[in-house]
Amino acid sequence: MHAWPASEVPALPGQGRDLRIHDTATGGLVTLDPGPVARIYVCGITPYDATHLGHAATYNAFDLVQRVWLDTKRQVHYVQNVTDVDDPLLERAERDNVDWVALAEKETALFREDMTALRMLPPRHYIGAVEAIPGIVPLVERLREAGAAYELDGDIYFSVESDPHFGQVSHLDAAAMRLLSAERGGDPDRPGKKNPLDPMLWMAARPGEPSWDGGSLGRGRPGWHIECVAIALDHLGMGFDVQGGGSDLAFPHHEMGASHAQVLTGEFPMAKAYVHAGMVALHGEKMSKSKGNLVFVSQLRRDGVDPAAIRLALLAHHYRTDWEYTDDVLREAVARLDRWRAAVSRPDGPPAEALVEEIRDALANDLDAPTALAAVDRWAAAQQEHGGTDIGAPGVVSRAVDALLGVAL
Ligand code: 5CA
Ligand code: ZN
Repeated sequence: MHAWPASEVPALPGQGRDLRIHDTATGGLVTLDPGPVARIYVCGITPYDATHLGHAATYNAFDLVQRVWLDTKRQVHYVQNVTDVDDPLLERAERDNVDWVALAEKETALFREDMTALRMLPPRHYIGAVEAIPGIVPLVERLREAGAAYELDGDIYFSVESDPHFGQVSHLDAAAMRLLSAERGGDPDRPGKKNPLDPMLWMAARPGEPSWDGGSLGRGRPGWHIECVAIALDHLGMGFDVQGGGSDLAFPHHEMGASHAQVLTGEFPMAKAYVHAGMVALHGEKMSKSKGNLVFVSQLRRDGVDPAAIRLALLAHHYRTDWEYTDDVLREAVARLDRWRAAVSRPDGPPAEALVEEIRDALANDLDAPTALAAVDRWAAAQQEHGGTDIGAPGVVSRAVDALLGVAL
């Protein structure tokens, strides 16, 4: 699949910082030390009801990760998937009486437009589940040959007990895992499974549903976790730097994916950090497709909201906190954008070097965007109050805000 166009990332004077970030697996902050090419996999959308502000907030967090790395003069190898075949997508297509392929294409196109407008850097590889099927089949075959997978009425399941490290991403107990598995695409109550938590690797063809040739697996379609693992291993290999997504993906998705990859390769861990963004809520509940309490990026854009203001609304919250979207959040972001734009439209201002360092320090410290915004606020307020004598400082600020925060002033 093609991704979306990249916006320019201006180079900044001075030295970038190594990123310290919260890792769900170890439960603490880790300082990442990627090679000259940092490797990141971020779980992409299931293409319906895209792009809501919860999606946008999660992709904003991982966009910041890349911007911190780019500032250290590293290259970034970023991979993202599109879950363009899965139960929820098929169910939505059936509910709305539309073709599931057309629905996926339309929503993916809208997502690309929204990501472009928000200045999110595109992945180098943007891969759909359907196009990944030829790579998924041999992985499932290998898992079966290794005794890590078994068949149940034609479906093939992964045996979580085959991975000695299973549980080391989320650290949940069995009861909590069982509950979340039932909520998030698993089938813990299906009779005949070796362990209720075992996730499906390959689902045998069902009447009226799309299916593909699975070689020795028979016709069917891939499970959710193996999809991301196949794409990540193909394009990044083991031991990549960051596996990213919203906190609702820690279990089962990232737990199961790590186990698949670890059993397949015999290496541990799959990723050096498992990074999870908090959930955005609306009207007191997590914004979710199933509840329908969604605010769409495209609707805000249609209402005339500047995408830079949408981005500032996201940046005003630390990526790891759960937060609630309200009209006030947007109003404050619009006002902040106005203040910043007024400040950088002047030819001179207070010195900007210290501000650039403050933004760098804040982001390198577990992506503390709110602290970075507060630093820019102070610079803009000082400029408004006292003017400033540094010719060119507004240009430096404008480039730093663009390069590090993805906001075009
Ligand atoms: N296709 C899978 C990942 S392989 C999937 O979870 N798709 S999704 O469309 O449901 O979500 C896409 C991303 O947005 C995921 O990282 C998910 O954790 C995140 N996300 C979904 N809802 C919210 C929310 N309310 N707040 C923050 N992030 C969210
Ligand atoms: Zn995924």
